[in-house]
Amino acid sequence: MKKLKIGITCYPTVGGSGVIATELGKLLAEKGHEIHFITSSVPFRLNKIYPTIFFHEVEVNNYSVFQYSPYDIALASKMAEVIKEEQLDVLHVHYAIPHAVCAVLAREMSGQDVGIVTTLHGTDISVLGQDSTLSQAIKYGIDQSDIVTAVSDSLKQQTYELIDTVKPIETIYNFVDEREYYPRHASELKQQFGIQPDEKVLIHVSNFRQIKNLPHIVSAFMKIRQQMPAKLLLVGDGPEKHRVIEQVKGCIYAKDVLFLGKQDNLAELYAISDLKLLLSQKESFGLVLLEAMACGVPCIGTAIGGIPEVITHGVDGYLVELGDVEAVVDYALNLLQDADQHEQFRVAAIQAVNEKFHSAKIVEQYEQLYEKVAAIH
Ligand code: GMT
Repeated sequence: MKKLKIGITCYPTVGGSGVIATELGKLLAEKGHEIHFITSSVPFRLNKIYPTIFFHEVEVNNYSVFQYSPYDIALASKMAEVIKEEQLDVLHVHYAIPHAVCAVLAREMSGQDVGIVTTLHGTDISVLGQDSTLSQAIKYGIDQSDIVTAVSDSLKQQTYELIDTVKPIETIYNFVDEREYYPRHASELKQQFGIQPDEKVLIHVSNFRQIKNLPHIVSAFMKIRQQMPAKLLLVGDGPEKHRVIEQVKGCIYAKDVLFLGKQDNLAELYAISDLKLLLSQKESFGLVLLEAMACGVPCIGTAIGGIPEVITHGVDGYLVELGDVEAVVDYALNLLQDADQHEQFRVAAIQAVNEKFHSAKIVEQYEQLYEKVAAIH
């Protein structure tokens, strides 16, 4: 395949869309493509030097005349500069707003015929798509992109329901770097956290926003804890954290909930975990599910958005209706009290990641799109 010059724009701080964009850039660079990240800071997963990955910082000046800093204009200008100077073949933007619109403006400004690929990640449609001040701009970004992808069939469907577009949208699932997320032993870590060998470990990882539905995680755990020795690891930080802390404080098993804050080496935490819970109200995919499954941790998730495309009910995890805490408890006890079944689910979870979501397969799907778009420009 022809080696391409690919620009990538994403939100570089914590968040699934930034993780996917950065991991994709790294894997593309390893395959010989030249990657140009155009972002406001170095993407947090870009943690080592790659000779063919370049970073172009978007700087926003704060002139007193501006009530709001013009980040979008600064981004479009930087994109236009990089398109021209580096002679990019493709600009791949993650998250529709403002990135897709900025890419279209940048193409105009640069006067170059660069291909634009936009990947929709979730809240750019499920939340922003419902906002009448933004939906026209989202539609414009989608319609003017050469190729649009969504991270699940569910998100693709939701895009057609919320945005008035007929643009073909291709589903390309998320992936994990299997060199980082794999099953490992970490019994010492369990000991360091003061977790007894007979205690089961449940884990939830998120940005603690309302849509992640933390109150149901805590309620389900407390009911599970009544039946068996267990600990709940709550990993992450966000606006709902103080409310969760208050909820936990009022519970009889408060000491069995460990708030770990933001953590980098999630694979080590999954190594001591027996079950993952993700009971979101909205979730286009649930990258954290895939990370857990790759490490051999079965998951229970709500049958919402793209989660049913990641968890196969009764095979590698369980799906529950939103709000059905009792079902979460029943399924969790089933799995945690039956070592054979847990092992079957563990193996099936790893197999699903390797077959349906393997990084090599997903990166190839993106490469095919780049090739297609580069050929017509
Ligand atoms: O989960 C979040 O709230 C962060 C959000 C983001 O914009 O990074 O994640 C979205 O993109 C991820 C990567 O494609 C998906 O795995 C998440 O499911 C999606 N979040 C939502 O749809 C709420």
